Amino acid sequence: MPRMSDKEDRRDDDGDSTTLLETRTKTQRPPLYKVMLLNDDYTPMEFVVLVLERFFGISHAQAFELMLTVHKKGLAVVGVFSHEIAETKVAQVMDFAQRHQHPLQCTMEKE
Ligand code: TYC
Repeated sequence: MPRMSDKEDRRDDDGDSTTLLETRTKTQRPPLYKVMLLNDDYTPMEFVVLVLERFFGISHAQAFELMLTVHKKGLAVVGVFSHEIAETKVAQVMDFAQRHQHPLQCTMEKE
């Protein structure tokens, strides 16, 4: 989007050229983070489906499809969140997998 530069040449009341200093307001979006699931040979497919339903609010059918994508491609993005939410999702998945003694890995990466 075009925006005003810091300095703009304007005519003042007397008509002479003056340089006005302006404060520019640039809206910053917070960075977003992709949360990814990694494939492995041991975590049961049903467990991955449950993780996607429970922690990512994905329907059973969509979760099954996404699990198969991870299984076939090695990894997939399962959600995009703010840093704090992404960190929480990763921690929840890793903790849940560990408590069930599955080697499932979940990571995050800046978009
Ligand atoms: N590859 C696993 C199996 O065949 C299933 C699986 C899918 C594991 C996705 C992890 O993120 C994963 N049991």
